[in-house]
Amino acid sequence: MFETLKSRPADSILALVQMYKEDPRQTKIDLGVGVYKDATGLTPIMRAIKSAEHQLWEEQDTKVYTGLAGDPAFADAMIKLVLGEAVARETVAAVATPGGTGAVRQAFELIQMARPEARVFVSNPTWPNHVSILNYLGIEVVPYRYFDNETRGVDFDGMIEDIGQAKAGDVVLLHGCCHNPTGANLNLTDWQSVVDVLLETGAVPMIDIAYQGFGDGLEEDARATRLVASSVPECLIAASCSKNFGIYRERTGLLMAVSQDADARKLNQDTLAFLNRQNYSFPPDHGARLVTMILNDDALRADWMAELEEVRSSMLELRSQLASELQRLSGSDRFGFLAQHRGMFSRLGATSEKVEEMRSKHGIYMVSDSRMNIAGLNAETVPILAKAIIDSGI
Ligand code: PLP
Ligand code: TYF
Repeated sequence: MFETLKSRPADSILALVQMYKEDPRQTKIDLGVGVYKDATGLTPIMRAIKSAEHQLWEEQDTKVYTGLAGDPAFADAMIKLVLGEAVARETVAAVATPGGTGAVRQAFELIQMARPEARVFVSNPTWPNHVSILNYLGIEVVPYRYFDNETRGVDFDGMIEDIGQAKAGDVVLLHGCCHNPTGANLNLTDWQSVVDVLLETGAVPMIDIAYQGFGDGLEEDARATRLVASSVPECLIAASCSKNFGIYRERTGLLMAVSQDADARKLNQDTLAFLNRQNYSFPPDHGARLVTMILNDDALRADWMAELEEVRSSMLELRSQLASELQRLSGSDRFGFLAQHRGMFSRLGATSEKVEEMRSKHGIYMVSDSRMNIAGLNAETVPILAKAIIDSGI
């Protein structure tokens, strides 16, 4: 039977990881896949995670199944982290999922079950897996303008016009903070305009928040999500713990469905548990338990927040170093956007030919759309990258 399968295009980001591995040059620089790396190129296990794991190893006395929605304490802790006091706890249905990707997938399936004809509006560009999963499920994708290739900021007027075409029952997918792949983000005033459009059209927002704490701070990065959740009758939120807890391979995420209607909420909770059961029964627990322990323990939480802040400020520092080195070399401010962008990524705005040239000539690996992982840099490689950018005529 398997001879009928067709081969699938590789994930371009993951393919780049392989290409980088196979490059023998000592001087190569990896700005590809979105994982945080310290100045030595290591993706460390965060201190609080190590402590929690140690404690868990000593204290955990069973590994019996949790529930279909995962441990309710994880949902409680994460809802607080993401939503703060924006909505009442009882308005939120939630299930633990395998990573943020699992949350995204379950959200799309929930949308399709609730409204098979729903279209999902996605930013152009967005994280490729959004489009890939939507296509796989047969959900219609409608791109909305987002990145302005001239300013390297958000094409806000274009975005508002395009999401204004959504109808009641459509879904508008938004990145809660630290837009992937561009690094360009809305400010809070812009977000209020987005909310106004959502209220006018009746479209349902879905927020993907995978980098809380990587942009302007833990609270600041959640503001947009909280604004949306507290302003609309219904919304979906897919949260990932991969980056801000550094537990990528543990596959830890939470899908939240907020509804002001009590009956809808009950249906949401039942349906999300049903979807978990159809796909994998119980969601992974190890990462979720560590996150819960950290968020509910004052000392662990303080240590985690301090380390997350170090991670965030190291990326900001690299951004400003790169922007000022490029200013020096180019004698212009045209790379100032790098210091304005937030999160791990910046889209340089170079053609795929230039990206390819950077790879072959200089051993600098960025995604073909010219997305760079800023955390792949360090004080030594910033000037090397800046020089290569200028030499390539970008
Ligand atoms: N959403 C966005 C925008 C992402 O960049 C990522 C990648 O990390 C995810 C979701 C999901 O990540 P994970 O499944 O590793 O938690
Ligand atoms: O965009 C990134 O690089 C991260 C990590 O299939 C990632 O979100 C990349 C590809 C993928 C899953 C996660």
